[in-house]
Amino acid sequence: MLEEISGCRSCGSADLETMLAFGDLPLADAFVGPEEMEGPDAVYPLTVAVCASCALVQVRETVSPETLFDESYRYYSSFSDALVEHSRANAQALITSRGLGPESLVVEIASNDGYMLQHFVERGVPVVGFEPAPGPASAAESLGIPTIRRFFGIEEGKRLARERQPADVIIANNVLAHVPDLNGFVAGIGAALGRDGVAVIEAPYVRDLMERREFDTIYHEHLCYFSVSALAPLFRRHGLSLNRVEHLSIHGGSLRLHAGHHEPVDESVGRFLHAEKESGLTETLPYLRFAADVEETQRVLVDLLRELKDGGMRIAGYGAAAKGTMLLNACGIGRDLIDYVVDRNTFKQGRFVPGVRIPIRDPELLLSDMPEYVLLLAWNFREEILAQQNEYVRRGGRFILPIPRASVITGADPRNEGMDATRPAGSSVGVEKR
Ligand code: DWN
Repeated sequence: MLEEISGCRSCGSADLETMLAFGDLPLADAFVGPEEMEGPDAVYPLTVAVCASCALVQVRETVSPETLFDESYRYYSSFSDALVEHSRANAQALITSRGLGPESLVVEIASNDGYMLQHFVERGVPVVGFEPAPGPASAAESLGIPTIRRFFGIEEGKRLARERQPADVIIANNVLAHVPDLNGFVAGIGAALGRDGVAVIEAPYVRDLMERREFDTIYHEHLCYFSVSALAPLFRRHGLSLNRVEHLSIHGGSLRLHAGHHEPVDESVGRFLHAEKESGLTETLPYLRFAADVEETQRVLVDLLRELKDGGMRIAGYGAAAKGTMLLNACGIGRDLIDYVVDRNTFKQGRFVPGVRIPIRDPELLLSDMPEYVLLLAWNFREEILAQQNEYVRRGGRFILPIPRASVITGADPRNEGMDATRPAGSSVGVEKR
C-alpha cells in the first residue's frame, strides 16, 4: 500500500534532500460517497525531496497505482473544453507533421476517456490507448477507442511492438509524473516507439510550480516534478534523445517534450537547460527555500478567508479538483470557511472532498445560492470557468484566486489581475474594478 524510496526515482542516488513535509493527507482523488461518511479517510504521509545528483523533485512515499487508479477514480479529461481543444490542436499538428494515415499507429498512455485519441480516430488514424482506471477506460471504449486496461511499462512496451507494430507516435500527457517505475516507463516508451517515431510527453513544469507557488499540484498521484535538466539524462539512459521542448500554459504551466531514437536536437533543449542552470534549478538551494513560500501562500489565503467569513460573507469553492483537495487539506480549510464546492463532473457531484468532507454540488447552485465569494480551486481553467460563470460575476459574485498569493477578482476578463489581498488590514479585501 505505501512504500518509501531509498534512492532517486530516476538516477538512484541516495542523496535526497527533503524540501517539503506536508504530513498525513488523504488521497486527492478519493472523493467520498455518502455511504462512506462513517469512517475516516485513509491518509498517507506526503514528503517531497530533491535529488542532489540529478535535481529531480520527487515524493518519498509511493501509494500503489492500483490504489490510486481503481474503480473509484473519477477524473475525466473531457470535462474541460479547454483541455479537449488543446488536445485537438495537438492531434491535428501531429497528423500533419508526421504524415499519419491508415498505416500508422498512435499510442496514448493514460488515454483516460478518449479526449485525445478521438481526434485521431476521426481522421482514420489507428490508435490504441493504455488506461487502467475502469471508468475513463469504459468512456473511451464507447467512443470506439481500443483500450488496454493495464498500466504501461517496459513489458507492455515490448509486447506492443512485438504483437502489434512499433508506434509512429506515442503520447503520454500527465502520466510521467504518476509512475513509480520511472525508468521502466521510459524504457517501455523506447521499446514501443518505431525507429523514426516520436514520443510527445506533457508534464507539469517544476519551474512554474515554484515560481507560481502551485503547491496544491503536489499530491500522492504526482510522484515527480520535472525540469528539463532532470529529464534529459532520464531519456538518454534509455536510448531516447530529448529533441525539442515546448512551454505550455496548460495545468498551471507544463512542458511538452518531443523525444525519439535519434536526433536532431533543436535549440529549445539547450535554451531550457541554460535557463534552468542560470536560475539555480540544477542545484538544491531554490527547492529547499520553497517551503517558506508555501507557508506564506497558505497563511495569506487562510487569513483572507477568515477575514471574509468574520465579515459575514459566504464562501463556496469551484472545482472538485485533486489540487483542490490538496489545497483545502494542507491549509486546514474546512466547512467552517467553505460551504460547498461545485464541479461539472457529474461523477463527483453528491460526493465529498476527501479529508475536509466539503460537499460537491452542481455549478448551477452558484446562481441560485449566490455566495458572495467563490474560491477558484481549479485555477488552471480560470478563463474557461470565469467565462462560464459570467452571470454569477455580473450579479456581484467574486472569485478568489488562491495562488501565488490570495487575490480577489471580479471580471470574467482573465486579464483581470486580482488586487493583492495581503494589503494592510482595514483596507478590506482588495477588489479589482471591472
Ligand atoms: O495529473 C492530473 C491532472 C492533470 O488532472 C491528474 N492526476 C488529476 C487531475 O488533476 P485535477 O483534478 O486537479 O485536474 P483538473 O483538470 O484541474 O480538475 C478540474 C476540475 O474542475 C475537474 O473536476 C473538472 C472541473 N471543471 C468544472 O467543474 N468546470 C473544470 C472546468 C474547466 C469547468 O468548466
